[in-house]
Amino acid sequence: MNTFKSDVMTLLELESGKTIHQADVFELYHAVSKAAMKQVKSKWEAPQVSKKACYFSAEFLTGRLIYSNLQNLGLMNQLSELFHENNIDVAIFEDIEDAALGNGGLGRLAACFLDSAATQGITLNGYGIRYKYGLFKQYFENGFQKEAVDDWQQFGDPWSQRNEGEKVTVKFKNQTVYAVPYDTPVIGYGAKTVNTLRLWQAEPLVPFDFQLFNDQKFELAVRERDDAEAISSVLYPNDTADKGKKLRLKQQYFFTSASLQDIIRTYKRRYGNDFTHFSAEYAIQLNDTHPVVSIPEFIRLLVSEEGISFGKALKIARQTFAYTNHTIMAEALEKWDAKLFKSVIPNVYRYVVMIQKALLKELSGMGITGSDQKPYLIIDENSVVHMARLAVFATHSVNGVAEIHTEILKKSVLKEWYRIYPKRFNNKTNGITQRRWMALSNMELSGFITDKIGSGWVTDLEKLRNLERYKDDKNVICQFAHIKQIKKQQLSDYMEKHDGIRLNPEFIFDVQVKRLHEYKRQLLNALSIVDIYFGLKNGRIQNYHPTVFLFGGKAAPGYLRAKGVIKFINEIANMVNNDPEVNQQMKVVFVSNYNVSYAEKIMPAADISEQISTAGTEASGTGNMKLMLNGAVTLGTLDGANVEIIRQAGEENNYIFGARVETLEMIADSYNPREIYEQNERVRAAVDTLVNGMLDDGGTGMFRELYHSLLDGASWHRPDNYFVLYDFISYCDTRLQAISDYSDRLAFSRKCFLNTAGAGKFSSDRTVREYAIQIWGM
Ligand code: T68
Repeated sequence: MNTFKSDVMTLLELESGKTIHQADVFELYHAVSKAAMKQVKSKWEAPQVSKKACYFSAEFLTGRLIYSNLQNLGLMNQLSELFHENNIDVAIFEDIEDAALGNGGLGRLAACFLDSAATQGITLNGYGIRYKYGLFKQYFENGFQKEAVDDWQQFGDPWSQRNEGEKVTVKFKNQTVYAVPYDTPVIGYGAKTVNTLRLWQAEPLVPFDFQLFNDQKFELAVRERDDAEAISSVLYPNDTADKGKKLRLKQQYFFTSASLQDIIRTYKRRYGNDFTHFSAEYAIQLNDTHPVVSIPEFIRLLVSEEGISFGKALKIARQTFAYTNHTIMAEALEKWDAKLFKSVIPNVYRYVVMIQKALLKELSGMGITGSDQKPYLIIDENSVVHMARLAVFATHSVNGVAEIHTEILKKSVLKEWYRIYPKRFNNKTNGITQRRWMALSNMELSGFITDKIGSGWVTDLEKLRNLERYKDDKNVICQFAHIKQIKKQQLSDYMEKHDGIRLNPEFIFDVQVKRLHEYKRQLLNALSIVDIYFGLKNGRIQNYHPTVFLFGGKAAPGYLRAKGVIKFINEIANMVNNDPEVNQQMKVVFVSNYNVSYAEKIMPAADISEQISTAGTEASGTGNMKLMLNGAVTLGTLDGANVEIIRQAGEENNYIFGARVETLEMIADSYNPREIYEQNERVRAAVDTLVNGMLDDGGTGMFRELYHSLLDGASWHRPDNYFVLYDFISYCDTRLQAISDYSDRLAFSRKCFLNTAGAGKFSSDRTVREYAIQIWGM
């Protein structure tokens, strides 16, 4: 027997005293994971000699690791053999371990980058927080979202190693804690390179005070422990800004200070106090503004601990750090009240003040003085600290995550900065790893592709273009379409287990899966379903193919409007699915607890990918890429990476609708949604279901609030801020066109096929390579 298989047996025997037949799923899980870890060891311990890039991110949304790690180690076949011989289903691990240490796209992007870097032999290590609790679990009660805690370590964490010897201390104004690193190997495909994801856990210096305990002060005795552990206790569940939360700033400082101390310690082993080589040895990529506090902290460490001058330290910082922006939404550009900042980390605040002085000097040197300096101020006249401004000033690179997004940064969000540092701005269009999003999650399509063009696509996704030669081969397109049917059936089986809902694979699967947000416009989708419902009932809609409208996604617990949209969709589902007049034609489903593992089932099964954000609001999107790769057509606006997707796959193979950014900019001030509502009967019929009693929000007033948000606005925004009604008819008609086109199955499958063939650009391998060469100087 080979070593992996015998290791699994031995570990079972040693750790649980059981044979493979007696072991339960958790014992098997631990034995398999540990046997795999053993194979990683020698590669993992090899010193990293080349330039090292560090990815600082508050979130890493890795999802389940067991299958991807076995795949990358080339152990998948051995596991299948072993389990087959012993009559165990390889899928048994699907019920455990799915670390959700991230909210959405930003955290998942970080995970894709780590996979792509390791696969390509690029030294990229991740640094973040080992949250005790990840993103909440979502369930529905009466159609309302409820949240439950995500205790992901409940059954242990066999993929990480606690590294006690490398813990550091992090000091706040009134508190000092240990940061203890937990290291997870990041195994490249083929396992030639193994990088590290280092997540820090906060712990007290003194876990228990016996003196206080003896004095019967029980709560005080564990107070230090509780206060320390609070720092890494939970991931903030907001995918946009979470205004001014002290604990959030503490989290940000905690993990970045620990990471920098760690990096500097390693650097000094080789170079001592000579920091002139620092930026040649290390590049630090800041994933949004969340880790930007690391810049003043870095300068502080160099100046106060290493005796470097402020000017030199700032220069090294600028050569080392680079900043990625993921949003143009004003509320997501992080700002801190200076008072709060000072109350948490006064020593660091002092360096922010010094950086601001350097900024003012540089501005004056450029002839920018007086009130012209205003848009640049890191600490503004109201004593607010602007993290994005700090990031742009003190780095050498600022990038957006899709072409249109980078252009918007240059033209509007950061236009003043672009004027003075044009060379600093660059684009890095996002990508996804095809190892997880095709090889692992769609083995049937993977086999088909490899059969047609060879297996090179696994590490070079541009090879998918070679599929185009089959675009007019009826046979090949039919095989491709057949695989889609298989994946639809599999999703249906999974959903039955998970949500108790069965789907008919003969229906079109129309899918919108992503976080709930007004700008992503799930409400537009919902209203359009209502329009289709009425259209089917009154006979307006002809040439229609039965369709499942599938939703998945979580709303931030405090985002009431987003929660109202979930309830609205669940009420529509109730109405539609129970109406015998239409329920052979349409079905509406909102799956619960959409996460990475659910996504792995949904992406391969979709026919239509809903990417319907208001033009100019979605920075890139990455779900759009996963769906495209797996052969769905995009029904979308010209927003984010949709623009590039259409360019790669052809506009004729996708469904584009709605206003462009330029149009919306022009009409914004005069836009009057009520006029559209009053003039268009279909708009009115759909919108009125929010208030006419057809659908019931359980007396919460949520639906009426949505109604008013569309027609009257609120104190903080104008009516229909995201142009739902403006795009409504264009959306509904384009959607109905796609649905009717589906009836020509061959022609529709050909479009899907050409989307897969055109997806090569959207590999995160390409994205990471661009970062490595153009930003990190590797
Ligand atoms: C997403 N941002 C963008 N943010 O919305 C998406 N934000 O267009 C893009 O494709 C993706 O980033 C990757 O670039 C997020 O996911 C967050 O999750 C987030 C979390 C905390 C605070 C702010």
